[in-house]
Amino acid sequence: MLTGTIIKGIGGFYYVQTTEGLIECRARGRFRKDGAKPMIGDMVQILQTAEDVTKGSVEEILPRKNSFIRPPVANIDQMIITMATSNPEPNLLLVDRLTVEAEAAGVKPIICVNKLDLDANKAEQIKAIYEKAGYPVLLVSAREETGIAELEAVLKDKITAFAGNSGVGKSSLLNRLSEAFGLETGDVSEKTQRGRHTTRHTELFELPFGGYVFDTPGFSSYETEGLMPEELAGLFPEIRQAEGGCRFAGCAHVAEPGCVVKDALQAGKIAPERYENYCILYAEAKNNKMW
Ligand SMILES: Nc1nc2c(ncn2[C@@H]2O[C@H](COP(=O)(O)OP(=O)(O)OP(=O)(O)O)[C@@H](O)[C@H]2O)c(=O)[nH]1
Ligand SMILES: [Mg+2]
Ligand SMILES: [Zn+2]
Repeated sequence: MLTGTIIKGIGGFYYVQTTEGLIECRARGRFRKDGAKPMIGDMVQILQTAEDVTKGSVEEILPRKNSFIRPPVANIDQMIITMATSNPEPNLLLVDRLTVEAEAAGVKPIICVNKLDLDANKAEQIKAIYEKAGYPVLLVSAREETGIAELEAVLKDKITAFAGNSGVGKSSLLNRLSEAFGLETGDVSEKTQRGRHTTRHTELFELPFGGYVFDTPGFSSYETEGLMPEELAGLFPEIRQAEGGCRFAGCAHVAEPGCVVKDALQAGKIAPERYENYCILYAEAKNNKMW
């Protein structure tokens, strides 16, 4: 048996990267019955066919660290949440939905501000917001090739998902990491007209310096729909850190008096932009729970 990572799935075949190269595999029928379908990112054990060692079958899925439903991927080490300084304008609520989603799955969020060439001041402002949350922040420009070495250092030997709005430059950044990727990129105005992402399928790409990356139109809110409002504070590291000592037990840190999270906000330890989005997401989660 050979162990490898599923890097893509096409037409019922799984492509498994192993020390002996890429092997085209069918999944054994029992996976369908178990409801445990192999996912991209899965570590699997495969058997090569006797006649042709480039073909085989997936025999066993090794235990997953984490998994997502949309996109269907497993074993993500970190999520690079990407935005642009402008064109499109940064949408911090979307960014914070993604940080929450990553936190909920136990995946490390990393903030990446692209298009540094368009607005360096905006980039610094965003950096200040997310550094208060304790997240690493990368300032990059795919166009001018700034910050690419720092990005590579973060990606090395990890499985990383690039998430973020259409047009922020995820595919452009990936193309800077390896000549071989040759991913399709698209003009922001054309994207808005078509109302969809240029990138539409999920595939793990092996980095020339070790590790895997994949590009995704963004994780759907599917994963956080079931979130309980009281779980949310724990998914904002800076709020989690400030917690403990509010006047009311079970304080939601929204409108209650004697709230230590509000104190931390006043003291500048929590960025107002993040706190505001916490309140929005809290109200949403509360609403979902009622329905
Ligand atoms: N000025 C500037 N433009 C950039 C930069 N990076 C990417 N772009 C442009 O932004 C547009 C969108 O880039 P893409 O890489 O297609 O964006 P994406 O995030 O992959 O978008 P989807 O696949 O639709 O989700 C393209 O026209 C790129 O040339 C940058 O650093 N600076
Ligand atoms: Mg893309
Ligand atoms: Zn409180």
